[in-house]
Amino acid sequence: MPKVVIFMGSLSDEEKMRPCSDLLSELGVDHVFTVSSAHRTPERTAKLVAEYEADGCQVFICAAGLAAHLAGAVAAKTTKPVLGVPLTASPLGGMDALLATVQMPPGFPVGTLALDKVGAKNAAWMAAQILALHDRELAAKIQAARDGFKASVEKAAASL
Ligand code: RP5
Repeated sequence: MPKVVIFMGSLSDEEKMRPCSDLLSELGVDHVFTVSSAHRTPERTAKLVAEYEADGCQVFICAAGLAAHLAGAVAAKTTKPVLGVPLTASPLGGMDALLATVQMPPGFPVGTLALDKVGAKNAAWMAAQILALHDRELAAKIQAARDGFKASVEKAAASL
């Protein structure tokens, strides 16, 4: 049963969001990586949120570009944590998606990450950290990764 569901607004978002799915796989987090649009398939989006929540999903990650309402549409349908990844898809350089994702009305928060691949990776880390509140094994994997980041900085510093 997937603990995390990643929604993208379009298949054209896949390259930017693939690192999110890859990282969750590396951490051993069961997840779904799929496409559903707030505007083009609103009924499918609402239906999938209800179905995955009933199946035990704990965190939703939503990524979209342009007027990025996907995370908000999902947040309207669940009380599980919703993480939003704004994507660059227009001449506005992602500012459109960032503002659409982050400016939610009180009571319907979307935890908004950085744009594109950095946000995609941190959405996976954040989802894992949420799940790790009740999963010691996953918490240990996250700590091990942090130890690895620390070691790589120390190795780089020592190489100069
Ligand atoms: C959004 O519009 C998608 O998330 C995507 O970032 C953007 C463009 O979608 P396509 O026209 O490439 O399908 O809904």
